[in-house]
Amino acid sequence: HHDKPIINGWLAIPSGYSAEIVGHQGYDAVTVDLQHGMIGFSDALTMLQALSSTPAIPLARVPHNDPAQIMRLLDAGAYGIICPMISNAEQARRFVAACRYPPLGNRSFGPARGLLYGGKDYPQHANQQILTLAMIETQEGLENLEEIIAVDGLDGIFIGPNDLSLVLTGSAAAESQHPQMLAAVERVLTQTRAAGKIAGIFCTSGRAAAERIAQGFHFVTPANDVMQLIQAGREAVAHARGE
Ligand code: 3PY
Ligand code: MG
Repeated sequence: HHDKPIINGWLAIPSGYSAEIVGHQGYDAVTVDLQHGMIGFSDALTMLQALSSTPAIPLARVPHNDPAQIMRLLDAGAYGIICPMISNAEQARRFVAACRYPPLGNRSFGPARGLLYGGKDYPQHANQQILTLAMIETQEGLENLEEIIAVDGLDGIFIGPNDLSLVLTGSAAAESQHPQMLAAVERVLTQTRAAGKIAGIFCTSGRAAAERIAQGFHFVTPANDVMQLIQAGREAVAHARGE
């Protein structure tokens, strides 16, 4: 299932309208970011509704590994969860269990928008279809990489390069060329691919995302809405001034 790379949009602005716009730009999936985005649950609900009017698969990043919040976002129609700061297998198991109905996990039953967006057969397919990506972005997570990747039902890894470079090199830089960062990213990529799971990473631009795909990543995020707004706005002003 990972031959064709997944281009994943990223939403930090709490708006159904901008979610709808982004969802129509050709992304395979779009993530509503409740960790660093300015987004609460009611915003996320509206944004997931907006995304379901577009071809993009709606995903959510939770602020932390909290089963209650994961359950609510899945009920609100997220078709996958990206969970930050996974540092060991136990945390990864807890995360995956929150995304799966019994007997595979402990997600409580009340699919709500899952039924509206996914259809009446949502309960029969949710366990297979809900994507679970654990973020590797801590020193401990890197050290426990193999046991995290091996967790049953975990679909893949999503590298948080800002946090990872912060702990490895002392400064947050998503495209860091620091040797320790290059080695860490390569190790996560190699181990994840070897396990037959999805290797994902956050990037700061479309060009950077293309390089990550060439490197072997299956799932890339070519910057978020805020970064794109800043870039496009700066460029427009500079062009208008003839710079
Ligand atoms: C990171 O780079 O640390 C992230 O979490 C990407 O959003
Ligand atoms: Mg992070």
